Amino acid sequence: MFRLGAAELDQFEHQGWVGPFPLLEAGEARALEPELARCFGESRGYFYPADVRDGDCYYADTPWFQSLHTLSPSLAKVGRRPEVVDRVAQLLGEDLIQWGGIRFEQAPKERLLWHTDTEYDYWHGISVWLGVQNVTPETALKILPGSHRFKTTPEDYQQKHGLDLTQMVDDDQMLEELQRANPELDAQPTVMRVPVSDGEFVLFNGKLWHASHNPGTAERVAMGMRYSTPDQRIRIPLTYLHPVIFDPSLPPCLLVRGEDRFGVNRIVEAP
Ligand SMILES: O=C(O)CCC(=O)C(=O)O
Repeated sequence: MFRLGAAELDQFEHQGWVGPFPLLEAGEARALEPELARCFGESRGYFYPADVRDGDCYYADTPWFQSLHTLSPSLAKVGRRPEVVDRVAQLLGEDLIQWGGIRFEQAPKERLLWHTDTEYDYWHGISVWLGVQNVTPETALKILPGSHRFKTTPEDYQQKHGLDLTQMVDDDQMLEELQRANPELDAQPTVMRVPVSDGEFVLFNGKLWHASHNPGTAERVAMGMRYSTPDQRIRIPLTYLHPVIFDPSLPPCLLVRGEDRFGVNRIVEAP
């Protein structure tokens, strides 16, 4: 059993993340990238709201970009590893589904906006971020510790200012908006990077504010994995700008521990 200690549980509750934990040798982690890239190449991403019609099905023939773990035995195997599942079970419960397996690739100098994982506005769960290739504490995910407890989210600022998904990449801009919306915050929260290298992972609360920026000279790849209990009904958001529109089809989920006594999700056999 891989168990979180009392200090780690406290950190997860108050700071919204915990780790890093070792999972794979660095070489084993890098060996996942061709499989991640192959499965990602078969999948379809998300849309801008203007490009989707509510009620139309966009994932009938093409997998969702978050379903990569259902397309590959090696990716599914990583998601079932006890180092991950034991700790997630300790936080969520003994019956668990994995509904997300994602490739996060970032070219040198590229940035991803400050955001929270919109899915968790609709259901409860936990995200895992695993370093796969060229991940170091200098290129790893940026987070704002404790922000999962804030009253506002970066999505609120996006909506207020009509920003698109390429904006709010700048830390100072995000912190300014945060202060403006929450003047009662006495201490300015500090942005940090999770101290993860290839083969290591962190667990985080999906409502934790996070962003990424690859300051390195090589493409950086991470794998995201997402878990919930089977009573949570998992869907496919077509857009990440609010209001969110969902695809009518349900995403494939893997039962990674215990049993499903609810039948509200599309549980599939592991590949
Ligand atoms: O790794 C990245 O670039 C982004 C990760 C992310 O947004 C997530 O894990 O939810």
